[in-house]
Amino acid sequence: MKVMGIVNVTPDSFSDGGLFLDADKAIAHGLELAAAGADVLDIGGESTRPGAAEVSTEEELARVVPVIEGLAGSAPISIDTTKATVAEAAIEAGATIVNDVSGLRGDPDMTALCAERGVEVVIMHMLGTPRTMQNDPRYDDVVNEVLGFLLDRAESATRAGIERDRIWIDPGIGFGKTVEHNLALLAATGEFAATGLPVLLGPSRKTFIGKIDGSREDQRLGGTIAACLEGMRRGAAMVRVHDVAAVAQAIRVARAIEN
Ligand code: PMM
Repeated sequence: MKVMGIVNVTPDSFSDGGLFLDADKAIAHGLELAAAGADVLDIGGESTRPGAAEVSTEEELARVVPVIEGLAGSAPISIDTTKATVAEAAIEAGATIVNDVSGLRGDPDMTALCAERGVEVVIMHMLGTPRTMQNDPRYDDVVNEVLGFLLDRAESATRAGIERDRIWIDPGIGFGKTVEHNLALLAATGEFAATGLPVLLGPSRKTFIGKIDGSREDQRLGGTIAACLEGMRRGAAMVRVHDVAAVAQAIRVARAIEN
């Protein structure tokens, strides 16, 4: 299982100074994650936290492009965006994966761009938008509905020219889900993996961990590792995490035991 290291270039993640200083800090952080064993660095300039406001294209570009330029070559780069303009600039700067939390629904130009550039694409499930997604999310059957959505989006992506072996699927832990929904989806990782599409999981430091034991966001490393290893056991191909060194070590040890 691979590890995707998170490099958030948002004011709430790197808060002091201007954008240039933020870029330098984000690059330094990305280099640290690469050295700690990240197989991919995921660069994001738009906060997708519950309730987060949208960011303008100009602002998002100003945040992510210098960071991608600074990190290209140290690890494969993924751009976490829902905007085709941002994805295109990120690809020009060296990104080879587009991580789209809207599941290619946010921007009508996104699918064609990804097809044309031959990049890998992460299709994630989200109920609603970041602003509204945690307002009483409901499903009749969360696993089947999320799986059906992802297969549908993957099918429409391949019809639009994105090769199937370039598509990742992600159930979108925390994106319009209660703690029970998140746990059911993690437990069903094997069903997602059985599609033959590689599965990405993003449990890192998320609220469902705090709902289980009352931990604050900076106290959720143990829960993050547990979710990653349970995902790995069920066939996840990659996990998106903040704490790359600790998760990479956990994976090495779990693998050594398995072997
Ligand atoms: N989670 C966040 C942002 N981007 N992308 C994918 N593919 N999967 C996720 O679960 C995901 C994501 C939000 O987490 P953060 O604010 O801690 O980065």
